[in-house]
Amino acid sequence: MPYEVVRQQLPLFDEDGRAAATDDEHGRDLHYLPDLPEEDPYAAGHRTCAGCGPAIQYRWVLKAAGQDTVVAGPTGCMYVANSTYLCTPYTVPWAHTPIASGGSFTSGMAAGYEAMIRKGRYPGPYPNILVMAGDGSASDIGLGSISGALYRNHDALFICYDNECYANTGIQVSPTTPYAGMTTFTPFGKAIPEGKKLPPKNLSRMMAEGHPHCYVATTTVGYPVDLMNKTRKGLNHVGAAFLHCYTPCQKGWVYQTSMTVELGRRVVESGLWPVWEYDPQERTYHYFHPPVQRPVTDYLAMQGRFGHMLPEHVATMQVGANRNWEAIGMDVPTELRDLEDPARHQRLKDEEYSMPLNRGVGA
Ligand SMILES: Cc1ncc(C[n+]2csc(CCOP(=O)(O)OP(=O)(O)O)c2C)c(N)n1
Ligand code: SF4
Ligand SMILES: [Mg+2]
Repeated sequence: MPYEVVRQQLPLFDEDGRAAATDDEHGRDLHYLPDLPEEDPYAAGHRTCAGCGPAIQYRWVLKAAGQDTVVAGPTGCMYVANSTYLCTPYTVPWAHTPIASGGSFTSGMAAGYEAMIRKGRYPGPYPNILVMAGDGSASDIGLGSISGALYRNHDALFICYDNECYANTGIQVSPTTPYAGMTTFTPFGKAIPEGKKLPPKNLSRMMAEGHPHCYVATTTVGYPVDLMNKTRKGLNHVGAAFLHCYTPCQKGWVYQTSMTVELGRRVVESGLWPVWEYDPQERTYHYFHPPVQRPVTDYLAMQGRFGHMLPEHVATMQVGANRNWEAIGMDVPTELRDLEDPARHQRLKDEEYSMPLNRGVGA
């Protein structure tokens, strides 16, 4: 007689919370935090860089998941910087996996817990099982293993923390590095003045379109409540779920340390990172429409990795952002449409700002 597998249901956080007291003129309430759990399964004392976006994501995700959680982490900054000399900041069970095996390892954990509970060898309930893989792992080296796990529908949450580069090995280009993003493998120069020529791989859309039975969502560290609630929804979903989170890399992107969360908002407000949820029951996408729409320069000018961009490169970026606005059902204001013209940036450059000289706010 098999034992029943009892699953946890985590309540969602109230998105009003403290926001009620901190309204701002742009209506950016979503950024403020409600009262959160005291527990921190990702405790202080790790060795990531100051302002590290992935570390912020790890902390929010594990706060949302709580103590009854097991975590896997494929090779990357969040393995190396978090587990030096046999020390880790985790107060929950954690395992490192090879960079290509985050998906297969996590499937094994999920299948193992199910089997042990059914046989009465683990008292349960079924724990929150999650893996947090970098973009190099999730969108490139380990993509096949994560896609396989999603397709087989193992009951686990697969997260890509996206710092848009292979950070740990020296800020090399990855498939999710944005167009014109400078990395050590995409330096700008006379032959290739934009640095990276290709647009980023659309990993989250691939995951939603390719695995239509899975809960899939995008988020950023600029929206902590959204990130934590999507973590809980992904864990509550019975079956496989995938979360794609934008996480700035202070070292690789060259920006002022305190700007990590602000970047997480501006990337959305400039149309470069659509925030959405895919509902596998309805087979529909639900889009977040930010209350502010900015030109991409408001985002690019904060980061040294874009400091070499010429007017035509900025215009190309604005074209991509405008298509994103259309894709999520928002109007493109005339001001942003005009910025698809490189000449417009040339004039702006001469009169108002200079991208080539701007090495990022405070960087
Ligand atoms: C098969 C394999 N190839 C290459 C490496 C070297 N390597 C270790 S960490 C890393 C970077 C991983 O990048 P990402 O997954 O984006 O995580 P990040 O370092 O950015 O946090 C690489 C390439 C490896 N460990 N295994
Ligand atoms: S290099 Fe980037 S991702 Fe790695 S620890 Fe530093 S800020 Fe974080
Ligand atoms: Mg990375």
